[in-house]
Amino acid sequence: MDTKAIKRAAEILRDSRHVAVLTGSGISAESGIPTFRGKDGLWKQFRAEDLATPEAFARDPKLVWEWYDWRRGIIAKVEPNPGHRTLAKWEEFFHEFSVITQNIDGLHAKAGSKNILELHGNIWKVRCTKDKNVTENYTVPLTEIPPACPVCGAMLRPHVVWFGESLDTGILSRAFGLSSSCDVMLVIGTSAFVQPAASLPLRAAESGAKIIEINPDPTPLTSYAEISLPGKAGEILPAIDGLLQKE
Ligand code: BV8
Repeated sequence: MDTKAIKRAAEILRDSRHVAVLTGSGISAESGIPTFRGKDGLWKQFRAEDLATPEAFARDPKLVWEWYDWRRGIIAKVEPNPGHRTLAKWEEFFHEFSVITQNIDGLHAKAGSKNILELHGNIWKVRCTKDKNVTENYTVPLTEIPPACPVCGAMLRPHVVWFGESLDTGILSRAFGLSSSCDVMLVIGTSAFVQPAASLPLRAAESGAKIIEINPDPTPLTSYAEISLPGKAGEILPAIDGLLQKE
């Protein structure tokens, strides 16, 4: 770990009042959830367009639900890691602290974070395809695939945002609002490939915020970062916290 850069990151954070964080699947990797494009990336096994699009669901809802049931099975067995837990702790440490996540795994909330914007939905929520009613469902494995709406019997779908679908406008405008007003944006565990999420750090940078990136690999955002910390979130975040708590 680059201790000098970590020290610098702690200094920048200590002088900040409003911190916003953008996370991707990389922050959940150390919990045992495969990332999308990592070596065990989800997409290598399944083509995104085959499973995470409204067209795929219309074509073969059973196949899409079998994939989400498989992912729910993995997520149900894992726990948040020190990366998630440090961010939850910092909600009390900073004047204003918000987590904006692309992850649908619910691990930030499980770690105790309260101030979360789930850009792409949540795998533990289902939505009725007829009356659009959203409910929580933690049944693993699902007893019926595809599952039916307990109210009207119509088919349920995962309450997630698929490719080609727009994000919730309220959530998206709040995310851009936080990006425009934060002093620092931590960008953790994302390949910064999927839009509009990948534009949030650009909005933050153009609004004068300092970008601190945590990722073992460089990304399209690395050149915008004040500090780029090449490493694992579950190791680097506690190290920064150690310095912050010291003073
Ligand atoms: C939309 C939910 C209006 C479902 C997901 C502009 C240009 C080009 C294309 C577009 C564009 N605007 C819109 C598009 C189309 C599309 C898009 O961006 N396509 C991409 C492929 C180019 N966007 C959309 O369709 C969005 N909707 O824009 O609506 C519209 C519609 C059509 C056309 C125009 C406008 C909806 C996007 C949301 C899709 N749903 N998920 C599900 O999960 O099943 S996206 C899904 O993939 C995730 O949520 C996440 O967003 C993304 C995966 O990215 P990451 O999380 O970053 O994961 P990845 O594996 O890629 O990277 C992991 C990183 O972690 C790596 O860098 C690795 O090095 C690092 N890492 C690994 N271990 C660690 C680590 N880091 C730290 N610590 C570690 N230990």
